[in-house]
Amino acid sequence: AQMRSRSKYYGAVLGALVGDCIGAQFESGWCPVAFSTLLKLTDTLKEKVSDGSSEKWMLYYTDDTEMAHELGKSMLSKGAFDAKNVAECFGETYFASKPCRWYGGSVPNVFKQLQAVRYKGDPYGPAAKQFNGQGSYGNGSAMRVFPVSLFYFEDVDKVMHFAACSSKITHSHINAINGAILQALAVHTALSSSRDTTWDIVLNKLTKYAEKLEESKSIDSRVYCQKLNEMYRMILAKHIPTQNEIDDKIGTGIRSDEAMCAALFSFLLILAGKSPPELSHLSPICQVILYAISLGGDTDTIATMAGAIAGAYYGEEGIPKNWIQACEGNEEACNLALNLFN
Ligand code: F2R
Ligand code: MG
Ligand code: MG
Ligand code: MG
Repeated sequence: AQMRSRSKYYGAVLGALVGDCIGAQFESGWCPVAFSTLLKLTDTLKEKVSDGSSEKWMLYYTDDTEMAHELGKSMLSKGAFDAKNVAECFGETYFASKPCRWYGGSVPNVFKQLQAVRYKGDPYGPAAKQFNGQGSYGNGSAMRVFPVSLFYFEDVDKVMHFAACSSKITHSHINAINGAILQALAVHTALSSSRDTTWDIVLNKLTKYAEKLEESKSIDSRVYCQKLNEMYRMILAKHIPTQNEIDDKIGTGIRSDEAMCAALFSFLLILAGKSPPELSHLSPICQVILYAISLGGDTDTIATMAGAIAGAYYGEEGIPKNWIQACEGNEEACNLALNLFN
């Protein structure tokens, strides 16, 4: 296994931040975003940040980053994952948060119930009652899970276990729990991979995990196994997959299996060398983030997860300084990366 790398820790935290902040600029449209539109925005960042004419930062982060940072800071302050403390950090941060954070539609209901008993009740109780006991299958637990991979880097069983626990505070549907586990494993795999690790090695490893996670499920509901298999086919095909194929085989929506798989696919496609020509002048991590946003749908969330994986793989060097400086929360992100690394 790879030694822990400071650059990879910064890469994961900053990749996630940049993905959320840039992706959030396009979240309301829900339609594919042209590469030219994305490049126009990143060129603007370059000018504004370098001539100092802008505010200190220009792009707001959303719930994805807010919750990821709360999860990371809670584990650091308690020295371990502590469900009651995480529940309180999530809840109190939500009640103090700005409207621009755009939390999911139903998750505030969980925070209200947790707060009503001053976070002293079962931290998993309110989430288990969501949607008539089905639990939320939203992507909100996968989007914020990456700090678990950084904190528990030395022990992959703990990464899986605490990814599941962190999900169940707000998202108890099996597809949300498995989405959080697979996203945590994707970040962990990227963190522990050297640069000669190819896309098919990464995908094979995650497929084995998905088979284990879904072994008890009936064939037609093994959604992660199915989507990971579709990824092989699309990456091995001669052409760069079309938007229709991605919408059809993976999806880009609010469901954890859609957004999480779209994020992983964005990373693997670029790692496989199938860069869209419009992006090929950029560093691989920038390509991953902009490709993820171009898919449309839940753009901040797909891009933050893709950014965490790609940053953990490539390290921080490929993320332009002016992209980082344009994002609200970049100093906090650097502190978090450093503290998780130490
Ligand atoms: N843009 C957002 N959120 C939308 C803001 C909505 C607005 N506040 C409103 O009131 O309409 N971005 C952020 O939301 C996503 C993460 O959401 P999360 O944390 O998973 O939230 P939630 O509420 O648990 O689930 C989201 C919706 O999915 C549907 N849903 C989930 N489970 C369901 C189930 N078992 N049955 C039926 N529907 C289910 C519901 O519509 C939920 O509201 C990220 O994109 C983040 O960036
Ligand atoms: Mg968001
Ligand atoms: Mg779409
Ligand atoms: Mg989102």
